[in-house]
Amino acid sequence: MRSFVITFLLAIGSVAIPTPSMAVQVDSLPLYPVESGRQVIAIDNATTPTHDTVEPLIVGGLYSRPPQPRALPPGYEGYHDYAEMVSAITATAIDHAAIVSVFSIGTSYEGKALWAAKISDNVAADEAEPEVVFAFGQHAREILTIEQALYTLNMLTDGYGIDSSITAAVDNNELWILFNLNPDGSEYDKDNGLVLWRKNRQPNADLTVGTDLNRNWAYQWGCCGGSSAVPEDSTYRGAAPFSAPETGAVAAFFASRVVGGEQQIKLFVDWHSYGEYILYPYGYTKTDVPPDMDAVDRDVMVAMATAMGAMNGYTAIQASDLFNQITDGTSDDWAYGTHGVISFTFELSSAGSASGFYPSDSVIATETARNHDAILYLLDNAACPYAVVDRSDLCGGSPPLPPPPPGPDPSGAADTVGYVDATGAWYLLDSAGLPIPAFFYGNPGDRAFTGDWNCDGIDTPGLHRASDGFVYLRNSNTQGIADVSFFFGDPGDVPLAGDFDNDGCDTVSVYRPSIATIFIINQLGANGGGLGAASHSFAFGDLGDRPFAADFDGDGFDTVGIHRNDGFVYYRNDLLQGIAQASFFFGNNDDIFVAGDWDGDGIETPGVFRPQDITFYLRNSNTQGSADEFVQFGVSTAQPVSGSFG
Ligand code: 0X9
Ligand code: CA
Ligand code: CA
Ligand code: ZN
Repeated sequence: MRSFVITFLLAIGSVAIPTPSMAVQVDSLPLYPVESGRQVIAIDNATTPTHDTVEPLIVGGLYSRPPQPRALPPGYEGYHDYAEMVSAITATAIDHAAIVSVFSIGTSYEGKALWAAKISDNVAADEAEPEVVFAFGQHAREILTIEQALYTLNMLTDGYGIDSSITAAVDNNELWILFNLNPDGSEYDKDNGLVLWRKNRQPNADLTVGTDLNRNWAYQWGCCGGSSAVPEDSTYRGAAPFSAPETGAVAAFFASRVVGGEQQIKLFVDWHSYGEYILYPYGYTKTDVPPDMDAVDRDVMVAMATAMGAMNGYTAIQASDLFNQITDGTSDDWAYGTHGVISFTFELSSAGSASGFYPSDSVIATETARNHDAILYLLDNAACPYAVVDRSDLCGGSPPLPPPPPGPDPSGAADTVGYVDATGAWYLLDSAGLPIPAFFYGNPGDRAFTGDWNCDGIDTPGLHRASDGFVYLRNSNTQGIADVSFFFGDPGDVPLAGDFDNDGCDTVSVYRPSIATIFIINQLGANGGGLGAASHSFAFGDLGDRPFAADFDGDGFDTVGIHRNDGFVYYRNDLLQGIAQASFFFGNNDDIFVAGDWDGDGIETPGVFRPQDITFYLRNSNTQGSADEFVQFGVSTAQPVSGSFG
């Protein structure tokens, strides 16, 4: 046995293991260089940036080289461009870490993070508190809305613990701020010198650019003459509902806030400019209370809009009464029509602006502070909006969240799913299926996986970084630097995390696709050095197969299976070469495979993440058949993961 081990050590070592001097270049995981505009919290200032945001460059047709980044013009220095917005959010999040957590809900067409913050007491916990969503910046030229987002963040954090009404609003609610839903449009508008750009920057089939995000939402999309089907128009609705990644990301976020079958979000405000209006649904019809609206909901929206209008001086009207114009596929219609969430659109002031969209920066402070009372009014009434029309009886007595699950399942906790988005943000579900606070780990392009590296029963992140050939492992599901890192295999090798010796700890084995061979490694690599020793190796599968490790028979030992392009799963229950012991069909070619113990019976079974509908399909046995469970969670670019995340 011993010589066997040494043989394989040499086999890997002679080919793949770098000299120690190569390995010591990186001793901790670089996270989110400030320069990239992706950093949330400075973790490790000893490391150097490893990537920059790359702007697409398309030459020919109607596309042209994008202009050089340009600063905001004189009179607008007080505004925040994208990078400045990220810095401002970052600074506030660091100053007020107890009540602010920052994360991204996805990425724009050009790949910029769609930054979001949660503000609440005990911010890391998903408490049974009413949730409120404020969204900003759907329309690029509406630059004052970004300042309104930052004002809201600063008002609630700077006033916390000082102003009793702000403290109560933060303590009693969970507020989600979506800072800028159209960062590509914002930067394009700025870089061209504030040219009234409205849409996103997604190319259309006819070589024009841009979808009007506020006509792209999947409720009565394009129904009623309130949007354009012509790509070059400023109100172009897009090729399909949620064809824009920016609106799709918000839809996925709303879906993720359905907990225990109940939408946690009680109020939604979409902030625009200009005109000093508070609009309420619907925009797609002029009917006040159509069949898809509850009459009491209508009364609540009218009463709340009117009350807030008295505070900020804006005019409260139904959206379709604005200029007597139908609008379809808008965010507020969708939030109410699809999720039943009481929704408003605020149109900020145009004071101090010739065009209406670009007020001088001298009015930012007064025009954003003008909404101080309306913001608190929304938070005060989120717990029971029906109370504003004396119908608190409709709020019911049942708690908004299901009770915590009963004690540990004797057969072991069930696995759940999670994903890593294109920015390197990790979104995991806990054993009760509730979101664990999102955190950043790694860089775009890293391959993500999970395992229990320190044998505490909790699966945590692992990364394989192709650019430096290292594996980076972390021991908790929070932001921070890697706990273990080591040089890994050959270029092209695939990490395979699992507990192959049933010692309760996962290690990272090597799958080498070029020879369809698995190298089993039962110890972690040395920090900063090379891989642990291979105990043996064997061939399994074929070129193009996707390997995974799982405990298919519940004996505590992980073994290896493959998911083949034709949708078949093949696996063996021992770590020996030989033909598959079982095979069955599950999932499609485009699905991404994840295995886990979804029902807590100790046996790991298949799952797939389907990017087209951002849904996990999970099966509870290693047999052919349809999914037993669906979890709508993720983004189309997600790298899915599975495990027991705490
Ligand atoms: O057209 C829009 O999207 C909004 N006006 S803006 O100048 N900010 O572009 C008005 C939308 C009105 N309709 C709904 N809120 N439903
Ligand atoms: Ca809270
Ligand atoms: Ca909650
Ligand atoms: Zn707008």
